[in-house]
Amino acid sequence: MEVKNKIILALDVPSMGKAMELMDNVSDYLDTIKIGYPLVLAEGLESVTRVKEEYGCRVICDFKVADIPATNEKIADVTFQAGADAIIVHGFVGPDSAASCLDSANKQGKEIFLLTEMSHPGASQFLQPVSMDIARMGVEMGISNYVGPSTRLDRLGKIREIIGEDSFLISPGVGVQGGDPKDTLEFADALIVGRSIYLAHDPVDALNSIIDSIEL
Ligand code: NUP
Repeated sequence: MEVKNKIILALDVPSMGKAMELMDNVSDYLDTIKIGYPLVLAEGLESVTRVKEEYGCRVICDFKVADIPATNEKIADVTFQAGADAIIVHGFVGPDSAASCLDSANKQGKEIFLLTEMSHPGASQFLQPVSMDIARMGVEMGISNYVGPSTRLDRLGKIREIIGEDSFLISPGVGVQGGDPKDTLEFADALIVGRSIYLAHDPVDALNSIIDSIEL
């Protein structure tokens, strides 16, 4: 997978109108967009279909799928049918739950991203003790895409060691959560960035300054 400018926009805006306004400004610089609950709960899964149709970009649905296998499969199926190219799946629920999403993806020619350790402070309490095991589980299952934190680069580096150079690793937590874009890309293939772009007075300026900082 190649991500343009190594930046995935987290489109966590509350309406389709705001999503389109932002995308009109930044879509030339991006080819991969992450859509999660904020937009989909406000506007429906159709928001995924519309963003794909209007901008021709790759869409990763950040649904952090974490249910029993039978329910996970239904969630993945309906997400892919709406046009999503990939879905983010929690690993802590175990291999059977993740496998049902992987099967759904494989059947439809789509992809899953396995979420290992999360980027926020609270992840250190329950998730951190098992996050490397989650990465190892992903490797055993043959999963090739992962999500890991830009806020703890030592941990991100360990995740990279476990999943290997050929796996694809995307990393949220840059900017508002404290992570540094360039340092994160020592381990990650692409950054997930939300608020630093969509809350900026000038989102194109904000995006360009991140792109510049990566290239320095
Ligand atoms: O561990 C994670 N941390 C995280 O921030 C896993 C995620 N999927 N995210 C998402 O990345 C989060 O829900 C948001 O959509 C985006 C980061 O946004 P921001 O902190 O750049 O605004």
